[in-house]
Amino acid sequence: MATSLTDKCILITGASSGIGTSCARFLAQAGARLILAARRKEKLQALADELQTNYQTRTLLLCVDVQDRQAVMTAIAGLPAAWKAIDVLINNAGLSRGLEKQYESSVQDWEEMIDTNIKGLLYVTRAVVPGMVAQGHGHVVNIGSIAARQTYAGGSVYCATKAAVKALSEGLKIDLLGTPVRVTNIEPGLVETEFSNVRFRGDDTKAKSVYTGMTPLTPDDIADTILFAVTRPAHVNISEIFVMPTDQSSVAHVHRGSV
Ligand code: NDP
Ligand code: 8X3
Repeated sequence: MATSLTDKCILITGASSGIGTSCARFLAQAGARLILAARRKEKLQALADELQTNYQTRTLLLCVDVQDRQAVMTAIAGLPAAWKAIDVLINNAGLSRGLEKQYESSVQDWEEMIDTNIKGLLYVTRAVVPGMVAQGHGHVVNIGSIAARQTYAGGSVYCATKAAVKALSEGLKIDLLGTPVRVTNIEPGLVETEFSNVRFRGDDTKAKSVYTGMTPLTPDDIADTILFAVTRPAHVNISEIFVMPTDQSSVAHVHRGSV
């Protein structure tokens, strides 16, 4: 039987934009209660208001930087009783910075990517998964990337962080074997979000050029995929989903000319 999301408690990190925001909309429509986490509180509040209006969704906002281990642990430990039993965790918060050569790029950029995409994901997982094991159910969805499978010029540190997400997803599933807790790694190709604006630090022209002449995935495409993974019957673990735009066949092969 498909897993119902009605009244399920779902924590989404990086809910203030892109894939995280779309996930919130899809999962709210499916009847879930949502813990929305990110640093930009006003974005989370606007999303919570929208979900309340459209779906009467109950939400709880966590304004937290996942790089800050103490803040993550305190925020999760301090959840009100009604929100402590988390059914699904979507580890989505993440970013890339720059496209410079590995031997020339900024050490600070490396640290931000590693601290967010690897350590931040680990902190949230460490804070949430023991509760899932104790309660006898749960599902962790990590947002990896095509970048875990294929390294591209200037992307080596970002790619390394997503390769780490792949290893952490596989390792978590191994460590959870014998429990009913499920683990899924979603690996998208190009999705048009704020991702490239963040990579190029607000340079909209450069960010737009990433998607010029092609049809990228939308954040809704990924949310739809995640909705599929988390609604499978309890005995089905979707381990990984690699989802690409039709206009992309590898990190280096993008068909431009369709639009
Ligand atoms: P966006 O930039 O649109 O969203 C990123 C989200 O992550 C924001 O909500 C941001 O919130 C949050 N975030 C970033 N840093 C932190 C932090 N330190 N603490 C808490 N939250 C943080 O990009 P996407 O939606 O595209 O990215 C979502 C995930 O998808 C990322 O892990 C990305 O690597 C992955 N991905 C993206 C692809 C793409 O082509 N777009 C393809 C494959 C994977 P705030 O700034 O408010 O804190
Ligand atoms: C984001 C997609 O190809 O820019 O993970 O790395 S890509």
